[in-house]
Amino acid sequence: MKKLLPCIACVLSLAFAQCTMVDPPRPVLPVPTADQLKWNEMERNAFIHFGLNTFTDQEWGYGSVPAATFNPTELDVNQWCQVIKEAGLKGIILTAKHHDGFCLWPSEYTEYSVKNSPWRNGKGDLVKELSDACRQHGLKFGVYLSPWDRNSAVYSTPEYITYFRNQLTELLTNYGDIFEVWFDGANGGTGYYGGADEKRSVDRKTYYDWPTTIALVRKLQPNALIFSDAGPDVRWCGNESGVGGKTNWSTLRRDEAWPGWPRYKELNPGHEDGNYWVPAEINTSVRPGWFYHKSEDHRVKSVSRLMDYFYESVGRNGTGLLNFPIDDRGLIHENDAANVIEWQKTISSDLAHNLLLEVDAIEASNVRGKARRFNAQKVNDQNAETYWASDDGVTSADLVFEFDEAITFNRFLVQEYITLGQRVKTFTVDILTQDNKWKEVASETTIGYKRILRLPDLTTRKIRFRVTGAKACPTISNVELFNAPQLITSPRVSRNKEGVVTITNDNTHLDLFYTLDGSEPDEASLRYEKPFVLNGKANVKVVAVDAVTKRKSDVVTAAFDISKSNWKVLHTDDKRCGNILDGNERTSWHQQHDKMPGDLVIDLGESVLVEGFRYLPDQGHRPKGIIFNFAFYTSPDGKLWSEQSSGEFSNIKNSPVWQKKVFAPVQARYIRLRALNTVADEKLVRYSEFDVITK
Ligand code: FUL
Repeated sequence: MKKLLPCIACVLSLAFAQCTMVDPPRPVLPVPTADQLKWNEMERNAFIHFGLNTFTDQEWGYGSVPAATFNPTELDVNQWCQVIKEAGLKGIILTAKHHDGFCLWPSEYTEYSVKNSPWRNGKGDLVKELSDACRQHGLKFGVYLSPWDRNSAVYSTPEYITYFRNQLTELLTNYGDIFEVWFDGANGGTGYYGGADEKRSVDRKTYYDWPTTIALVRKLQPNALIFSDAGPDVRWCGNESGVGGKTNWSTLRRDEAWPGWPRYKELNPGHEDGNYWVPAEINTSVRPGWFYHKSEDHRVKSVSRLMDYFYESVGRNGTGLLNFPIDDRGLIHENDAANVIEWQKTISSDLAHNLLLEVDAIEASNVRGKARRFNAQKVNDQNAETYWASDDGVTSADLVFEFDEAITFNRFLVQEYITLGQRVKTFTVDILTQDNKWKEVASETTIGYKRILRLPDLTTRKIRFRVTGAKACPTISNVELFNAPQLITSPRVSRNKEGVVTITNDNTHLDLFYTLDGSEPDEASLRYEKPFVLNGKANVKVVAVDAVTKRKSDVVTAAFDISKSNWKVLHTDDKRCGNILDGNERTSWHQQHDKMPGDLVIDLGESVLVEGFRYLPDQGHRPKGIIFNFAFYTSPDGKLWSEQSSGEFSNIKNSPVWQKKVFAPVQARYIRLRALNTVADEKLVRYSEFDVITK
């Protein structure tokens, strides 16, 4: 025994020496800066869209509306900050200037600002109010300054670039620390331009001389991250619906891109061989539009939709940026506030209890140099600075988590130690079945800062996480398992051309109740058993209820206009034209034209009092034939036509949601929607749905 003792000491000291000698893996370049790392850790931020559009019911102002139109009477930035904090968001980015050129601060370089509005008697400065409030509430503050300015007389000349930089200097000098500067890619087109009222095109790649502007931001706010399609620090995710790529590399061949880059679809997955670290920001609005529209008060994203957004942004290696359209009072509308606060509660309850904290053993197939500092337990030590790593050259390796008693889980969360770069290309999650066989339950691509998988309820004693491909040895800092409660998903309501109303829900175990008289539905209302016929104008309100827990979904309202059963799409023999009247947003129909404009002509079957129309563009993955400039006509007889409305569907390319146009009521039997052009200048127009608004 005595003889053994020195031997054990010797083994121990040898082991210790060995541990200290094992080097950490070399970084896989590029790697994030300290500010980019902090930005990833913020996970979710708020966007604010507010300005003249709020008062004119528009998405893109033309730049001609008088500054005096800006008149919020109850503006309260503390209310914004309280709601945003309660929703779990960490920073706020404000549209200091949108495309209409109107400034929410009293810029000394233009008269088109709050100083010429009745708000605070022209003495107000919203950038100051909000940046001060953010500091008080412990939120970070950022600014959106639109490069496109439809008000400026000098837009498209070199003089404008000086004006733009002067405004940027004001914003980055007078309002304390800025965490993010947001440059939009939309620019160049028609506008007021100081009264010129014309189309001005710029070369998006060269006009702005971005390198000089970026250097200015670096000088004035060295810690601020710059967002645009192309970064340089944070990139757009290529859509405005809040969907990050399942494959999402935080790396990009940045030099190929610029704000307004036509190959923007590549921004969703990023570039596996990207030579710059430019992580994806996943932006979307809590309502269909970015600006407030009263007509969207009942179209606020439901909690279940917001949960999809959470898992498709933060859960896919992105930082979320959720927009709040401030209403015309100057407040976050109560419907928006209620849903986002409930959203935060739901995230907290989904991720409340990490089951891995009760694991009985964790084994790794390979540990770097067999060293303790890189062993499997590091993924479960609540320390973001430690990680499990394998030996160099080992790019397939696994961890097995073993429990004495079976557990049930449905969320799998994993994080890479991205300080050393994003490395994992592919991975799987397997469970051990009762007959002792491994069963693959997920096979996925990238991880990055954070990946959360939503899985069905899985019961097992052993879970295996397998890295099946990586750029270099994996470095995994964290794994967590949760058993999230069932979500009470919101129902969907549709009505087809024949007037048949169908109500569906992703969770088929929920009971569905509805009303037709405008009252709030509950378990005493009509129970939905099967599709039913409902013709004419109608409001259907539906709620889903869990019979056991009594938990309820949000109430969904579907407002239907006149019946389409006698409608006929004219000048076509193609039977598929019915797809645009079938109430199904996933089906579409297109018309090829020899030359544009292209018309959609419909016989409504009878004369009605029309006061507007609604158009839903193609909802496909790669949408085609989206109308940009339009004209809308009505006719009593299909021969004599009069124009009721014309203009643009602003921002439809990035946000292809329902477009609604209203006009003075007119008696009509025939309608014609004329596509003057499409966003991609095609000779094809594709429609997903079309509807009229009647009086
Ligand atoms: C877009 C803009 O054109 C929208 O109006 C909005 O500001 C959105 C965040 O970016 O490209």
